[in-house]
Amino acid sequence: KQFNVAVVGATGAVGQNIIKLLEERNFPINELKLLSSARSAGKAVPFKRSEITVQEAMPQSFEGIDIALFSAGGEVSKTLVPHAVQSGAIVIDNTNAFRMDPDTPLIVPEVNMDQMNGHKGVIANPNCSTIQLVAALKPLHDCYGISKVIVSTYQAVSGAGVQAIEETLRQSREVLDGHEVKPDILPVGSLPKKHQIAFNAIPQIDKFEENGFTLEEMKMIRETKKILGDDSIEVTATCVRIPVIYGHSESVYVELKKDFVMEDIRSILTNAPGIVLQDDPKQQLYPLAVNAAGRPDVFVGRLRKDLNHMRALNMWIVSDNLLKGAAWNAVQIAEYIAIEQK
Ligand code: 11C
Repeated sequence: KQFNVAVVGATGAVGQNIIKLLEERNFPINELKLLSSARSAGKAVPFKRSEITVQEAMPQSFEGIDIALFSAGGEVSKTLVPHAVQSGAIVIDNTNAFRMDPDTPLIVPEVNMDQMNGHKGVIANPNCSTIQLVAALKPLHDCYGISKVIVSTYQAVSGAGVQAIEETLRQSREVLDGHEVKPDILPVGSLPKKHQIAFNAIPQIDKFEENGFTLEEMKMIRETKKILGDDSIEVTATCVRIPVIYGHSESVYVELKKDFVMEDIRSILTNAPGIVLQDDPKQQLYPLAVNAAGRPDVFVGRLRKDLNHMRALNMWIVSDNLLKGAAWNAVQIAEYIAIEQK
C-alpha cells in the first residue's frame, strides 16, 4: 500500500528532518503534502528529485490523508489535529499537546510499542530529552526495576528551533569580536527576559511551573513515568541549555530495585535496541554531542557503579535531539503504522 502523507511544520527544524527521513527510508508514499503557517507557505521543498510547494495548513488540508506528522507547535496541534483525525488520518504528534492525555499513547518504538494498540487516531512523540532517557532506562527497568532517576541535561539550542541556532552563532561571533551581545530568543521566545547563550549555560528550558520546575523538567518527569508505565518511579530533572547546536547530553543517576554487577549492565545495554554503548575510559571513549549529531542512535557511556548506593549507577546519555529525539522517532512510528496497514 502507498500512503498519502502530510507533514505539518514542513519548514521547521524537525519537519525538514522528517521529510529527509521519509525520502531516505523510501517510505511508501503516494502523495506527500507539505503544510506550514501562512508565513512559510509558498516555499518549495526538494523531495525525491522534484519539488513540493508548501501550503498553508487549514482544517480542510487533511482530506484523503492517511498519516499526518505534526511538528508545528502545541497550539497548531491543538487546533488542527482534531480535524486531521476527523478526516480519517492517523496523527503522529511531535508536540506537548496530547502527550499526557490518557487516550493518547506516548511512544518510543524500542520501549513501549505495545501501548500503540487501541489508539484513537493520535500517537504522541515524546519530548526529545525524554526519548533518549527512556531508551536507555527501559532495558534496565525490565531486568532490575528502577526506583529512582536523577537527571541533569545539557541541551542543544536546536531544541528551541532554527532561530535559536542562528542566535547562538550570532552571539558567539559578537563575543569573539568584542561586540555587545543582544539576546533575542533564549531562554524562552515568548517571555520578555532574555539571556546570553554564547559561552554560557542557562538553567531554564521553557516556562516555570508553580512548583519551581520548568515545563521541560516536568515533561521529563511525567513522560518517563507514562512511557515506562510505572508511576512509582521517582524522577527528578534539572534541564540546562548550553551552546551546542545538535545533540542533547544527560547525566543520569539510576537506583535499581535489585543488586547488579556492572558487566551485566554493559551487556544489557549493548544488546538493547537503538542503543550504542561507547564506554572505554582508557581510550577516553564516551558519547559526545558532536559525534551523535546526524545519527539515529542513543549513545550511552561513562557507566559506573555509584559509590554511596549499592544498587545505583551513573551514566551519560547523548542523542541527536532532532533525529531520535523527534523526526526519527516519529518516522519509526509511521513505518510501524505502514507495516500494520499493509
Ligand atoms: C528543547 N525539548 O530542547 C525541547 C524541544 O515538547 O517537543 C522540544 C519540545 C517538545 O527545547
